[in-house]
Parts: sequence; C-alpha cells; structure tokens
Amino acid sequence: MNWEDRNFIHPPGRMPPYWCHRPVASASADDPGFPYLRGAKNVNTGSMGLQAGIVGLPNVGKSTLFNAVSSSAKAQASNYRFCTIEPNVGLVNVPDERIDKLAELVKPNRTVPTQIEIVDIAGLVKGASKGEGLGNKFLANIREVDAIVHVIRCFEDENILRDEGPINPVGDKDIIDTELQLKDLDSVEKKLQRAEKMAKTGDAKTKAELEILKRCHAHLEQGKNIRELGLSKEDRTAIADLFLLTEKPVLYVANVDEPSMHTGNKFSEALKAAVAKEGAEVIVMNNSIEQQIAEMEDPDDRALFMEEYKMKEPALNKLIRATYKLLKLQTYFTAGVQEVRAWTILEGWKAPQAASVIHTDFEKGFIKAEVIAYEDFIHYGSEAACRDAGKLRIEGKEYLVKDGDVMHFRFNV
Ligand SMILES: Nc1nc2c(ncn2[C@@H]2O[C@H](COP(=O)(O)OP(=O)(O)O)[C@@H](O)[C@H]2O)c(=O)[nH]1
Ligand SMILES: [Mg+2]
Repeated sequence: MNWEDRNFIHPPGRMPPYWCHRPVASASADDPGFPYLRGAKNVNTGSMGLQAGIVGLPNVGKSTLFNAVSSSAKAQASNYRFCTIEPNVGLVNVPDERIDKLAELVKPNRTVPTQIEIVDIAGLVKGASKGEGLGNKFLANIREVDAIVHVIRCFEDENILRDEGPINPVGDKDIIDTELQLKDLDSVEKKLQRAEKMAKTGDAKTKAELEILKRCHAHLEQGKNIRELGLSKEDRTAIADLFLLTEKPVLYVANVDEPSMHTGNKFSEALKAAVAKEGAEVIVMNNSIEQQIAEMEDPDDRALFMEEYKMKEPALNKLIRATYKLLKLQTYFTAGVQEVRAWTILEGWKAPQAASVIHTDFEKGFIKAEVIAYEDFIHYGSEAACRDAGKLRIEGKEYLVKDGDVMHFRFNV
C-alpha cells in the first residue's frame, strides 16, 4: 500500500461516514498527567473518549445546556459525524477557526473538525453522598468523566422551582462541592485504613502513599477540593485508582438571564469572586438562548437571531473550546486535498503517539513526521510554498507535537 500518498489519510475500512458505535482502542492510559484517563480512546470520532460531565443542582439549566450541545451537533450532522452515544451523552464539534482558514487555502473535498463528548448528569441534591435523590448513581456518573462543567443558576424566575431559597450561586457551588468532598472522603478513608496497616511493615513507597492519603484526608476535612492541594504528578499517580471527584478539573457556567448575557450580573460576579482563587474559568451565558440558537436549522435565521442579540458567535462555542482546554487536549491538523482534518491529542504527546490517533500502524511503523507550524502554513499559503521557504521541518520520534502543527507522517508497515 502506498502510505506516501499525501491525500490518503484514512486506511480503508476504518472510517464509515457515520459512526454510532464506539470502538475503543488501547490507549496510552499511562500518562500520569491524566490519572483519570480511562484508557479508552474513541478512535473513529477522534474525540479521545474523554468526557466532560455537566453537573449542578436541579433546575439550574443543565439539560438546557446539553440540549444546546446536542442540537448544535445535530445541525452539523449533514456535514459531519454526529451521534448520541447514549441518551445523555453527546458528541460535539470543537469550533476552531484554524481549520476553516486551512480549508480556505487547501480547498479540500471535505473538512472534518475534532469532537468532544459531553454528558448530562442528573441533578445532585444535598445529601447525595449519603444516597439522597439517587445521589450515589449520579456521583458514580461523575466518577466516569474527565472534567466537570458545573452549571450554576444565576437567573431569577419564580416559575422555576428551587429548593434552596433565594438565588445564591456561591451557596449552590458549596452544596455540590461538599457532596463531592464527602464522597472523596469516603474513598480516601477506605484506602487510608488499608494503607495504615500496610505501612507498618511496608516499604518506602507504601509509607509515601500513606502520607499523601493523610494530606488528602486533612484537606478534604477542611472542606477543600483535591484539585487545589497542589499534588505533584507522582502524588496524583499514587491516588489515581481512587478517581477522586474533587480532583477533576472544573469550569463554571454562570447561567444568567437574557439582559445580563453580555455583561453578567450580581450573581455571576459573586461566583467569579468566589472561584477566583481556584483559577477556574467562569463562562457567563444564557443556556435558553443557546438552546434556541442551536435548534435553528436555517443558518440565515440563526445569523439574524444572533445579530439581534449582538452575538458574534454562540457562547456555546466558547464553552466547548474552554472544555477542550480543561481536558488538556490539543489539536494538530492534516491538510490534503481529500480532507483537511483536526486531530485531538493530549498535551505533551510525541509525534508517534500523535500519529496513533489516525491509525495504530502509523505509530508502530513511524519513521518521521513532516511538520509545518500553523502560522507558517497560513503565511505561505501552501505546503509547497512552506517547503520552498524552508518552513517544512522533518521531525523524529522525540518531537513534541505543538498545538496547531500541520503534520504529515511517513511510516513503514
Ligand atoms: N428563565 C430562565 N430559565 C431557564 C434558563 N435556563 C434554563 N431555564 C429553565 O429552567 C428549567 C430547568 O432547566 P433544565 O435545563 O431542565 O435544568 P436541569 O434540572 O439543571 O437539567 C427549564 O424550564 C428551563 O427552560 C435561563 O437561563 N433562564
Ligand atoms: Mg436535567
């Protein structure tokens, strides 16, 4: 087979036009930067199988947000791949203007963006860690995701039921945080008991592990989240088997009313102030408007609607990009006349590992990669022009792929 063919990106038979099954390849689950990577990589969707879960109290706008995500994905389905893996799991394209700019230059037969998976997790209530309101089931669902999108209600509306009294974003966040911390405390305590016994006779490693567990325990007891404990890579690897909920990266959606969607309001401001020290991102948006935009099938209607609301793009785009970053994902491109395509890898991956996302053979038989930086490709306008200008680099096995690299792999099989 002629693997050198520039336009040949997908090995035959590996890329059905629509994929609603979920083949999982063995992945590099040993990346300690991502202890909760479940070892699953959704090869056919290129989404890596990493999921972000939408979490929050009941009636804050989680499902509205999820509907916006899945409707926008459905709207794209005529061009792209979409499927709902399960009723509450959706795949959505990652909006990236770079792929559009590459496509303008290359004029491929088609353009394939990369995707991420979003899960709608039912509402948690106070007492969830003790099993209230199917709490244990929902907490187990959170255990399975790789990052948390925490939706917080920042709108007033008497018609929409709320058990916790007046709108209180910081209080709401604390309720959820507390439930997650209590669940983590359970997990840590169980392991701590075992570790204490083992450490009496154990080696240095066991003793070190005991110390980490004690630190986690004390931290959680103070009502803090593990992600703020400043654990080293090694520390995190040692507790990776616990899949701690409060270790997962988080971003917040402040679901505000329509008049505040550009400016925010006192509620979203309070939330921002409260999470400032966490360094977490807060995205201010109106989930209902997003759902309406996403459900509009006619692109002209959509454009008109957004113009009316003075929106340059759906806030959903911003959220998806932020989630992608939160998952520590990055993108490289392949750019041939057949297709211009975005591929997802984890930060810190080397060229052969990045090649494996296209096909495992690409990794096994990896020889070298031809790499053009995205800016160079845009500046010179084509691969040939980049080559002439000396901007096409030949990189080997140790090359750390950079976000935006335009890559072409050479390999043997
Ligand atoms: N006024 C207002 N209502 C909203 C907004 N977002 C969602 N809702 C409504 O709040 C109710 C609960 O929303 P839902 O998304 O089902 O909440 P979930 O329980 O968190 O999944 C629904 O009636 C939504 O239409 C918003 O931004 N403003
Ligand atoms: Mg819901």
